[in-house]
Amino acid sequence: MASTEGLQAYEEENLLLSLPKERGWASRYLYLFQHFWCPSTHIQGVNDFQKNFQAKPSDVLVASFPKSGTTWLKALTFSIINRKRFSSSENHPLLTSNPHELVPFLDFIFHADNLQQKLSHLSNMSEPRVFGTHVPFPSLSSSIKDSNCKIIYICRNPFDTFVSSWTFFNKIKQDSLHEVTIEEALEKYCKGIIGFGPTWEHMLGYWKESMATPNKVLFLKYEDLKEDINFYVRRVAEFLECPFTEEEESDGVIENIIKLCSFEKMKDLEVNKSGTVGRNVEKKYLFRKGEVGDWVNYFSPAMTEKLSKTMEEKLSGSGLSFKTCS
Ligand code: PAP
Repeated sequence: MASTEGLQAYEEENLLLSLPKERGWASRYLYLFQHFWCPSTHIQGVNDFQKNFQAKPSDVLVASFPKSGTTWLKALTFSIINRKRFSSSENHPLLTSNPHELVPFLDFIFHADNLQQKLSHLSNMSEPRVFGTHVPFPSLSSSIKDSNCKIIYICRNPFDTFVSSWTFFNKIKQDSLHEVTIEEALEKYCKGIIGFGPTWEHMLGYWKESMATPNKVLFLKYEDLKEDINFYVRRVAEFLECPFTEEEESDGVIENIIKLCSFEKMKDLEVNKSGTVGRNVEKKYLFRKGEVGDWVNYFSPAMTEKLSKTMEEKLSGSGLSFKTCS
């Protein structure tokens, strides 16, 4: 009889053989799986997450398209939820752990090996549990969609998301792959070929859900948080049904959270300057510039026209739009 791991490898190989594929940005291939482009390195984890994850009503999910502000939103959400447990800024877990370690990605923690051990670890985690995901809304496990758990989604203007992705993927790409030029990358991006893309469909999936069920899905934009973080920290706390009290406000709890999670503070922490998270990603690569509008330093007029046209085409009529410069 085949071992469980052998069987899973066989099933994975058969699944991959049946899917359309394209050359990836940082991994060898992207596979078109359930209508989104899934990196070859994540497909098994995503599949196992869908099949096995059991949501609890108190769970909180930080969902995002990659390079849209996930690290920031994970830090903010963790701090807002745990503000009574870690009230002193000296012993806060964010000073010694990266946000991705405190708020694990459901898409990556399920692997073929030790599945039972992982499931039991997840069910024993203290509540409320906070997780991250890059998986599009339609592909989330049904227990997330059917339970009362909450989802906070962050997206970012596609110009900056694209530049952030292009610079990031060229840093973390497998050695055997050649660097993708910015023109080549934009070509793929506009066709939707990027991990967890097409970007528009990812955003619109959560956008529509946030309109239909505003108590379940909170839809945020990176640019809005940059403009008025104080307002959005309150908004997230209200959405999670743990609003700040007047006493907390006057004690400066909101300001402390904002400072702790700021780009400058996080980038400067020893814990974020060296070492890796997740699938061997250097933590320092998660903190580049953290600005709105940096894309103008990379785009030619022709590239600007191409992406503007694509966005217009894909987002028209949806009510979703972006500020692209600060
Ligand atoms: P991920 O998908 O790999 O988790 P994610 O955190 O979503 O990446 O996005 C990374 C972007 O957020 C980077 O943007 P940049 O390339 O344009 O600079 C990163 O610098 C930015 N970022 C990381 N932490 C923060 C923060 N605390 N505040 C604001 N922006 C941040």
